[in-house]
Amino acid sequence: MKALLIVDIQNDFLPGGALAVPAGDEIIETVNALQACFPLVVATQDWHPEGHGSFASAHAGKKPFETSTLGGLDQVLWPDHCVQSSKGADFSGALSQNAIEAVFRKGTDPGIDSYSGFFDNGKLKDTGLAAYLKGRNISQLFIAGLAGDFCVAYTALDALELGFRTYVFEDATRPIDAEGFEKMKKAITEKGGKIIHSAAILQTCQ
Ligand code: VGL
Ligand code: ZN
Repeated sequence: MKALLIVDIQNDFLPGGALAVPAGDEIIETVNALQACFPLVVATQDWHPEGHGSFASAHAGKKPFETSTLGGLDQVLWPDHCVQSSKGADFSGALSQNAIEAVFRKGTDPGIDSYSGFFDNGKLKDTGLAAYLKGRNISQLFIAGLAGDFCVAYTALDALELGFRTYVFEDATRPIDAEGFEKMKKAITEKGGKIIHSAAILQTCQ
C-alpha cells in the first residue's frame, strides 16, 4: 500500500510567511491533485512553542540563518516560525485538507529541532508516524511539501532507513536553498530513494 505524506504546508513557509520558502505556494495545486491518487494521505505540521531553541531570537546576539548548537547538535537558527496555534502555523488555506487522515506534529520540544516527520534531529523521540504507517500496511511513501532541503529531505532519509520505498515529488516541493537541495537529493538517491515527477502518478491515476 502507498501513502502520500504532505510535509509542513503551513503559512509561515509560504510567501509572506516568517520563513518563506521561495515559490512554496506553487506546489499546492499539485499536492491537492495528488491526494486523489492515494488511499492514505497524512501530513506533518511544524509546531514550536514560543521561544523555541531553533529560533535566532532565543540566542543572544544571533541572527536568523546563522548557526549555533542545540541539544548538542549543530543548528541553523531560524526566524521565529510556526509558533503553536498562531496563524503562521496553520496549514495554508489553499491546501485541501479533507483527505488528510492524521497530522503528526513536530518541533514541540524547545530543546531540540525536528526536521524529519519521524523523529527529532537527535532521534530522541519518535512522533509515532512510522508505527501509524506500518499499522496501515504502508510500504511505499510518497513525499511532497516544504521545505525540500530540510523537512522533506530529512523525512525521506528516515523513511528509507525505516524500510519504506521512498519517493520525493520534485515538482511538489521547493527548497530554502537550491544548492543544499541538490546535495540532499543525492543523499536520498544514494540511499535508494527516488526523485520523481507528479506526472508519473497523476497520469496513471486520473
Ligand atoms: C523547516 C526549518 C525549520 C521545514 C522547519 O519544514 O523544512 N525548516 N523548521
Ligand atoms: Zn521549524
